[in-house]
Amino acid sequence: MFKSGFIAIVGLPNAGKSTLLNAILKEDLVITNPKAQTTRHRIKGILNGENHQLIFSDTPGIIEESAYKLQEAMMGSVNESLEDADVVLLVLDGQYPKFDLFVERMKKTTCPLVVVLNKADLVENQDSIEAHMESIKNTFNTDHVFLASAKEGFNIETVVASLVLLSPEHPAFYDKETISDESVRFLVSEMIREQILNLFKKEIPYSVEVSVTNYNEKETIDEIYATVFVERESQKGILLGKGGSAIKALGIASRKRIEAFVHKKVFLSLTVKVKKDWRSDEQQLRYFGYLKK
Ligand SMILES: Nc1nc2c(ncn2[C@@H]2O[C@H](COP(=O)(O)OP(=O)(O)OP(=O)(O)O)[C@@H](O)[C@H]2O)c(=O)[nH]1
Ligand SMILES: [Mg+2]
Repeated sequence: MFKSGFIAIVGLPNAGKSTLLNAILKEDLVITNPKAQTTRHRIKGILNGENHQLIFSDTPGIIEESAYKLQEAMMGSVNESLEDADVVLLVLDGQYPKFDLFVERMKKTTCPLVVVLNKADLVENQDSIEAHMESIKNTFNTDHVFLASAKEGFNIETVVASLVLLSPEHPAFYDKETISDESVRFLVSEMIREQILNLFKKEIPYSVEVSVTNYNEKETIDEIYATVFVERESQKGILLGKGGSAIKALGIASRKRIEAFVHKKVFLSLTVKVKKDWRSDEQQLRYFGYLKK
């Protein structure tokens, strides 16, 4: 019997949804960061087993009030993933396992629910976590509640086994070699954004969008040209840094990250451009793929 299911990974920002997806896939496919709202798109990652194929959608962390059109679009992608799902994988931070926000939301879906209390390695009070798990089981009427650590790889296989169990019987939807249906260009642009999250402070990571404009795959090297868009002239100055020092550091860190992913030498050229207030501009959001055409 072959099982194949669409799994929507949802939860609050910073719960560890993307880290959990990477742990499940055993590959650094999606970007992760201590800053909230790292994930902006619905991103598919595919786990292939002998008798199953699970198609995960990593989603942006749920926020109650959107300050920008970008955030509205991000929440749209969460809803879309929930609509398509066979199983919902709700990820909570085990240190603060609040779930009130999800009670109403989950009532709208009829599909089975698996809940992960992540960051088990940081949870100190075992008694209180067990009480929380009991109350989650009762509230959502599910037996599938697990304590896990995406970072340390603890209990990941148990979570996967539950997801397989709850998935429908169906042949594979994708080629069994496939790990994602995202383009390499998109994944590379995310890796550059990840380095921006690592290297820059305050509003900079939230104000940037990265777009790969050219990707030339050569025999021994991949040549990549990418543009980093910012909202204002002042942000461009920060990204470039004194004498171009900041963009140089960003280029080096990004190149290393991409090389580790494509297992090849990479030449990377970065350009910075201003696209005024792009986060509030519907046309720009469409252009960057946040809204459907
Ligand atoms: N200690 C510990 N840290 C974790 C664990 N899982 C994730 N983290 C950390 O938590 C932070 C947030 O992880 P992400 O995977 O980016 O969280 P997310 O839920 O995808 O966040 P958004 O995309 O912003 O919604 C990162 O710094 C991770 O390294 C875990 O099991 N233990
Ligand atoms: Mg994420």
